[in-house]
Amino acid sequence: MEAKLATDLQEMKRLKKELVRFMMGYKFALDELNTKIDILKQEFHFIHDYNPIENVSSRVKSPESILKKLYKKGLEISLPVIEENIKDVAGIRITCSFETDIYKLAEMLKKQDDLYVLEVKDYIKNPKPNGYRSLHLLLKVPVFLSDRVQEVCVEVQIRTISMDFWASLEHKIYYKYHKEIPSEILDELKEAADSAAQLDRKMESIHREMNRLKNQVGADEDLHTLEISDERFQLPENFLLAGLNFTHE
Ligand code: 0O2
Repeated sequence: MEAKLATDLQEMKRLKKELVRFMMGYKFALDELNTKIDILKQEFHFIHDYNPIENVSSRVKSPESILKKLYKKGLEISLPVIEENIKDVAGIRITCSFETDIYKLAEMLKKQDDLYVLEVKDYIKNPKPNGYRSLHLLLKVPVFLSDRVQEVCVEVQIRTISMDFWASLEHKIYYKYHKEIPSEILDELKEAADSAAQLDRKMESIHREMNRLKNQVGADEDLHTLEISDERFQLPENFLLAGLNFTHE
């Protein structure tokens, strides 16, 4: 009896270690993708002079949520089954300022040589019947380990602030309200989603108009300061003058 208990304990320890290793792959994929997104964000800011990304958050799904999803889908509990069927074990959520930024960012990610796009779900062009809007990309990310390269699936959800506001609230309502949601609440949620979409369009058109005005006036730029990420450097006059000579040669 004691021997059996000891073997069971050993086996459970082994399984736990295996699970940690499995989850680490997802965590590393998120680390890689977060770095890529941060680089794209900084470069975009430099080129277009505004920040397209308002917020980035990422998470590895908890074992409890993974288990719930397995039960919901009627699947057995094993690591290969999870890998094959639960595509959002690793998830990144990016909130952008404007709808067009969502597509620009998605294109930038799609163009990265080492990322492979498995699936795109465009709930912005085709919102869900309840009003849910977001762009979902399912990406395969290579994780470079000491002895091998592991291909890991990551779900990227890209949305505007108003899409995110709506989705968070709707998620909370479903989470808190265990019974069926009354139809008038569902109608109001759909109405709110339509208003959010309208607000997105309005804010984007204001932004475009502001850009047009800014370009007409021309920005007063301090030529003697360089900014790279959050670091500021002084740019000596001679550097600029040398540059002028160089370009005129
Ligand atoms: P959580 O807690 O956010 O992780 P799947 O269920 O993933 O196997 P599905 O439904 O085809 O398959 O995937 P889809 O449509 O890409 O949606 C996956 C995720 O998008 C959800 O994950 C939500 O995060 C979000 N989502 C999709 N539809 C809705 C919606 O109507 N309302 C809200 N608030 N979020 C939505 P999870 O695992 O369901 O939830």
